[in-house]
Order: sequence, then C-alpha cells, then structure tokens
Amino acid sequence: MPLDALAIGNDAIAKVLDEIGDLIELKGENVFRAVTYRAAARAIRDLREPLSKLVEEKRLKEIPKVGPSVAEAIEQLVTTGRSKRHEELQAAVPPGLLTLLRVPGVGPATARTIYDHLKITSIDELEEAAKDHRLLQLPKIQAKTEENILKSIAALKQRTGRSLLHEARAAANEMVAYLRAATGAERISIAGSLRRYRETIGDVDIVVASESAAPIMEAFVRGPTVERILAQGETKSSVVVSRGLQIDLRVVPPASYGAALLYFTGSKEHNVRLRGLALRRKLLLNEYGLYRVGAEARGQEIAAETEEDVYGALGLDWIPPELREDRGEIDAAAAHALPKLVGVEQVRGDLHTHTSWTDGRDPLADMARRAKAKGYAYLAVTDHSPGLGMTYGLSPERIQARLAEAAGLNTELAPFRIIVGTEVDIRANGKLDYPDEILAKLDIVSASVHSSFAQTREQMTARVTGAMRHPLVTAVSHPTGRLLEKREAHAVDLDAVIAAAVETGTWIEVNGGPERLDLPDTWIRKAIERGATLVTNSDAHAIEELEWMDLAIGTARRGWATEGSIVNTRGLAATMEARKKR
Ligand code: DGT
Ligand code: CA
Ligand code: CA
Ligand code: ZN
Repeated sequence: MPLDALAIGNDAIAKVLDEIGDLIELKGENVFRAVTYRAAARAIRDLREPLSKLVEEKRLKEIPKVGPSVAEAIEQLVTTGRSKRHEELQAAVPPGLLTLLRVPGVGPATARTIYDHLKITSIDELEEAAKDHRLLQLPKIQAKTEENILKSIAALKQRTGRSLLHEARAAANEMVAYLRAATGAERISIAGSLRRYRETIGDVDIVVASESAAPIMEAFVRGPTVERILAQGETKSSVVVSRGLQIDLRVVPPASYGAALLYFTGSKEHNVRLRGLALRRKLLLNEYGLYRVGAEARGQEIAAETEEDVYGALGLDWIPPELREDRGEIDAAAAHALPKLVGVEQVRGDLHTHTSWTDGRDPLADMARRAKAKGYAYLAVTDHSPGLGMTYGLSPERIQARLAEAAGLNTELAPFRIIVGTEVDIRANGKLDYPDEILAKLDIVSASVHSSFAQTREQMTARVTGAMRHPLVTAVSHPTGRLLEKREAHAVDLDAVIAAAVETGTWIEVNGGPERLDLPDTWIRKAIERGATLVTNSDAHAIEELEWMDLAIGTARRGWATEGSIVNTRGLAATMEARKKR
C-alpha cells in the first residue's frame, strides 16, 4: 500500500489542532496555549506539502507557529492518526460542550459559562434556553448575543447533512485510489449523485467489476479513511469516513458492469423512466442487465457490459450522467438530439479570480503562471472593491500598481495574457463601489452582491439588473448569492436577470466555488434557452482553486450547456470581442 494512502491529510490534522485549541479553552486552561494550536492550524491549511512528508524529513520547525508541543501532536497524528493531548483533553471536557461550539457566535468562554450555570450540552437545549431568555441572566451575555445565538441555530437547522460536491469527491477519490492499489481491481467507478455532479451529495456510491467480491469488501472496510463500518455484505458494504460521509460500495460481475453503473448512477427518476421504456418493449432492466421477458424468451440477456450497450439496446444514445435527472434527456436521446455538452478541456481561460492584492492567498504572478501551465490563454484577476465587508478592497492607487505588475508579467508570459479586472460590489442602493473612471481602466468588470441580502425581491432585482445595465459591467457574478448548506439564495427575480442579460449583453456567471455553484443548473438551462451568454469561473482565491473550473463546467453541463453558450471557451480576442459595447 502506498504511504500516502495511509497518511492523514493536512486538513484533518488542522481540524484536530483547532479542536485541541477549543478543548483547552473549554477546560479553562491558559488561552494562549489555545491560540498556539489555532495559529498552527491556520499555517497548516496554507501549506503546499503533506505534513507526512515534513515529518519524515524532520522539517516541522519550518512551519511558522509550530512549537515543540504542536510538533509532537502533529507527529503522533501523522504516524498513528491520533494525538495524546487531544485524547486527554477529550476525556477532561464534558461531552456536549464541543457541540455548543458548533453554533456560530458561541465561543469557548460563552459555552463554558452556559454549561457551568445551566448544564446545557445540546443545541436543542440551548435554543430553548435562548427562547426563554435564560441566557440573559448569565454573566457577560447580552440581549444581542442571545438573539444572534437564535439566528445561528436557525441557520444550522438549514443544513440537510448533505456534503459539498468537492468534499465528497475528495473522499471518494481517496477511496478509489486506495481500492485500486490494494485490490488491483481495474474497473472502479464513482456512481450516484457524485457522478452526476449534483450540487450536494447524500452519500458516495462506488461500483467495482470483479469476479470475486470478498477480498474487495475486505479491503474496503479496512480502508485507511474508514471511521465506522455500517454494513458488510457479500456484494454491498457501507462505511463512514471523515465528516460523517457515507460511502456505499457494490461489487458486480464484470459482465454486468455497465448495467450496474447505469443503475447506481441514477437518478432514481431517470432509472424509473428507463425501466418504463424497457417494459413497453417487453424488456426488463435491472442492475445486472437488460433482459427479454415472456415465456419463450426465458430471460435472454440483451445488454449489460457497458452503459452504451444498454442505452443502445433501448434505442437511445448514451446519456451523460449530468443529464440523468428525468428532465427530457431520454426523449432527446431517443431522437438523437442530446446537446453536445461543453467539456472542461474546452475552457480557454478563467475570468473571476482573486490574488494576494486583496483576499486571495497567492500572488498575481503565481496565479498567472499556474493558469498558463493549465493551458489557458488568459486569466482575469478580479480583486475586490473596497466596499462593505471587503476589508482588503483595492484603493485606486493600488489598482494602478497592480496594472503595472500585470503589464510586466504579460511581457514575460506572452502570448498568455493577464486581463486586469475587478469584482465590484453592488452597494445596497444599487450604485457600484468604484467610480466610472476606475471601471473604465479595467477590461473585465464583474458585479456582485456581498451585503444587504435581506432586501425585498423588488429591491434586489432592481439592484442587480440596474448594475447589469451599466455599460462598463461585463458580467454579473454568483447571481443568487446562495451558500450551499449555509445560506439561502437571496430573493431575486432570476427571470428578470436573464432578461436583462439578453437585453444588455451582460454575461451571467456560473461560479464554480464549491459552496456556490451559482447560477444553479435549472436556471442555467433557462438562461441558455433564452439566449443569454454564460461565463464559467473558478472564483479561485489560491492557485489550486483554479481547479474549481471543473465544478463550474459540471454545473453548466447539468444545465445542458454546450461550448457555444460559454463565452470563455473562446480565445482571448473573441472573448474580449464578446463583451458588450462600452
Ligand atoms: P444522494 O446519495 O442522495 O446524493 O443521491 P443518489 O442519486 O446518489 O442516491 P443513492 O445513493 O440513494 O442511490 C444511487 C443510485 O442508485 C440512485 O440514483 C438509484 C439507485 N438506487 C439505489 N438504491 C436503490 C433502490 O433501492 N431502488 C432504486 N430504484 N434505485 C436505487
Ligand atoms: Ca449517493
Ligand atoms: Ca448510496
Ligand atoms: Zn469573487
């Protein structure tokens, strides 16, 4: 087994260190020790190498903020997956106190006070106490705090427990890589909602083709990321990995691989309709294959080995997983009229990214070099305006300095091109956060809402479409403002936004940020049908986040997008030409 399959990842280690910090405070130890662990966690999240490598090469001291006690915890985590300090603290702090910390706005000191006085250890109890104003009687808790706690709990209850697509995918890829290495199985595929690029994932489904299931099941439940085994059967097993994510594994005979993959990719609605279509042709479709039914047919197999065979035997073209939602794809496949979906390899550049000039992690030069290495022809840097909430927005002087830096890099990296732009805030009153003379210097102006989300639908719609009517605005970013599993979309009339896009030539963004995936898929389809131009962006704040373009494209594909509807599949000149007249 490769060492890296065993290793606990940097994020997981950072999470344990953060939790040690929380536990130290909950226990009432010196808060400065807690600060040390949290600072180390932050430094680790910014690392570009696996900690296991640093431990192996005895280079932990190179990480800022990592002193001897933190280094010891990291070494233990890397080698055993556990930390003594963490376990001691867990034993010393009443279970349930950490639960209270899950409520944003409740820090360790507040949690401690609440627990000491009211013996509360669950979120439901906390909510009840806040509603009865019992928190107000506690030292250092004000009416505002109590109100915020209630709001936070309401937001927590918004969560469905589903995982973000990119988190589920990381966990799934880790498991698939391990299974390949550990079992030698060749045909392994991710199925279910993850293969369909659904925006959130209930559980991960993996299908393996093999004549002998037992050794694969055995390897699966012993996987290095497995925290709990839910079920272990002959052909189906389920485990829980980090963050409570469930992974289901099915092992099927190689001859049934296509039928199984199709069945377990779903969606359920797609499968139901396929089975209905099969029955009308006197065929039976299940996870083993497509069979003839009736007395004389004796279950004769028609197709099973590949998805293409099964669809083909039903008179259908192969349907890309992103379309399998029973939204008309089966009729289109029967008519040989499926769209030729856009692919991530067709993307020529990214038009929404951030650098260390504002709240991004990496310098402009690094972002540009990575984009060039990806094969892009161009990259737009769209750092934030100074508006509300954007603490590091660019002042006019710094915009000038950034333009100069980009000009230098453009000479060096030619023909690759950095496009200098901005993500300008649309203020609550609809005004843009930069004056026109600044916007006029920038080649891409993406306008977006980052504040006053509670406006009425009429106000918000006027605010957004008003910005789209501004001649210097190129695109509208993350149009619904939703944050998956965190924040509802704000009230906005998307039909009006699409109409404004068509009327003014403003592009609508499909933002690939894993929490956003915004514009959502069903609206993408409507926007395309009505002739709007879309732009797929990563909204990267670090070099590796440029890979989020794949999530934007996956979402666009779910909206039936072809190359022609996505402006950044064009080259530099054609993309700049596609901007509205300024
Ligand atoms: P999720 O996990 O909620 O994000 O969504 P899916 O689509 O991955 O759903 P899941 O994991 O329950 O099942 C994966 C696919 O397998 C599903 O789309 C259809 C198929 N499937 C699984 N179990 C059953 C079943 O008991 N009956 C039927 N009809 N289909 C099933
Ligand atoms: Ca699933
Ligand atoms: Ca499942
Ligand atoms: Zn942004």
